[in-house]
Amino acid sequence: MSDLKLTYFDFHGGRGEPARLALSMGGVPFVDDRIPIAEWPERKAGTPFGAVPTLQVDGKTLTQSNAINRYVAKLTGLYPSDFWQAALCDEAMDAVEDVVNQIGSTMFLPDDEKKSKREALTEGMFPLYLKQLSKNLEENGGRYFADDRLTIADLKVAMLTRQLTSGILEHIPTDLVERVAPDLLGHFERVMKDPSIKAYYAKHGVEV
Ligand SMILES: N[C@@H](CCC(=O)N[C@@H](CS)C(=O)NCC(=O)O)C(=O)O
Repeated sequence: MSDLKLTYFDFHGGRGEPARLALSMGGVPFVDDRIPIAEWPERKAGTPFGAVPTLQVDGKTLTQSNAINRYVAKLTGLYPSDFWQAALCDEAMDAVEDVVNQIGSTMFLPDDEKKSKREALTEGMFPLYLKQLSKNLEENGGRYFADDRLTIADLKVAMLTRQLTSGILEHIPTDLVERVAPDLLGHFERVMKDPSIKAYYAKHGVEV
């Protein structure tokens, strides 16, 4: 078994969380390197692209969240072996990445600009993506995004649903998902009810 170290910010969510969940669900030992936000300026230069997550595998560093997600999902049985199902899995993860990139681009804007950009996203891109993700879910059986079972794609979509509904993003209404893609809320509940996910958050003292 390779030595694994997953590095990401010290909070329960974001681009690093699906890989943390997948490794924990699969019982794969890894060093859970959580960077306190205050330490990021000094850690940033030590990462290949000035960003996290990163995954060290036997001392070699892998970057890009979805590459990391696929790698750990293959290790843990959370990635489909069928090529088409694998592509559906990738499609959902890349769609989430499109949304996350837009959210990221507003993070450090002055508040008036942040407000207008987030309002525009709430009227335009976000409903488009959420509705299409919901449609993909339905077309793939209504329960999971690929392979008719929980895969890494479900973990990534669930993290987005949680981010959008949690109220941590100012100027994005917490009822947006409910209004435009309510099936994603049912999907979120389904994912969070998975016993190994419940056990993971219980271990970390997080209510889900
Ligand atoms: N394309 C990269 C984006 C990575 C990224 O932007 N990560 C954010 C956290 S979610 C980050 O490191 N932000 C801090 C910074 O850019 O200084 C990926 O998918 O991993």
